[in-house]
Amino acid sequence: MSLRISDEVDAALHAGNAVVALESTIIAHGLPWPQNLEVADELEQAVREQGAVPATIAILDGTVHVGLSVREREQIAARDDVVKASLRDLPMVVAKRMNAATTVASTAHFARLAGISVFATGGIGGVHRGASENFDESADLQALGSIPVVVVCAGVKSILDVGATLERLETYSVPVLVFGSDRFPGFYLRDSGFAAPWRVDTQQEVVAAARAQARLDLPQATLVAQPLPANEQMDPGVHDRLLKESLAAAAEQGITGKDLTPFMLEWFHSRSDGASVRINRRLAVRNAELAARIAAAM
Ligand code: PSU
Ligand code: MN
Repeated sequence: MSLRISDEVDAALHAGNAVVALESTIIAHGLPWPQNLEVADELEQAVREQGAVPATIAILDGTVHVGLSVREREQIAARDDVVKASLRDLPMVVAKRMNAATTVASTAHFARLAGISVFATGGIGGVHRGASENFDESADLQALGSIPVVVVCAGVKSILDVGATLERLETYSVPVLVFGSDRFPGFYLRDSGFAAPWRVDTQQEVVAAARAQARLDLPQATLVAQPLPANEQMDPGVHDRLLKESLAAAAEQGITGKDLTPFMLEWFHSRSDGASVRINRRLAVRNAELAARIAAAM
């Protein structure tokens, strides 16, 4: 497989310096233009400030790029022909020389191929509501069950079935470590309503768990979920109203499959008076910082 690894990322990997992979679906499909480009830049900056090298991953003209230039980040943020590529989309995207943003599943795959062991995102995909009938479960889950990288996230959004997602993570034997809390975070909200499977309070604990996992010859990712501080989360009342409205609208408009997450995100972004974009941005930056500290501790 030919990956185009940027000179900076390649040099850092060869020198054994800390590198953090960043996904691109959050940029192309998770946030509105032009804030998405600002966030893409901010995430890289956050990684650098902690002494690590950022490697944003995306596909341009069918070539997988690990580490994007400023111009390449801009393409992913601004163009309207950037498709969302999870693992099963990769063969066609590459064969047809398309532009694509990578999900958690495909970013983890390429991070692994490039030799990057830590990766930061906003929220992972999970089990959708109604999955017992519509079978809609993100490929992120199975990918986490089979790709050994440390993934730092803010939990999963309440637009998903959080309980079922945690059950699936258990089925796939993915260690779920919550950073600094006994409660599993719900992205916009500090507490998803579910207990943390495991709690850690330092990056050293994360590194020790990831090392033990490798020594035990277990192939899964290590999922680190970091909640927002209480004073930075979304107002729970606003959150619950938007959630109800967006679920009803998606059902009414027949939005399903890979379009559902972007639809729900857009609903929150355009109706929360800026709060959802601000909070999404903040948690993604915090995750990039924590990922960089974990990479440095490794
Ligand atoms: N959750 C978010 N924001 C996102 C995503 C998930 O809060 O942008 C993106 C991630 O890239 C994730 C993908 O990997 O959506 C999952 O999509 P699907 O459910 O179609 O697998
Ligand atoms: Mn899906």
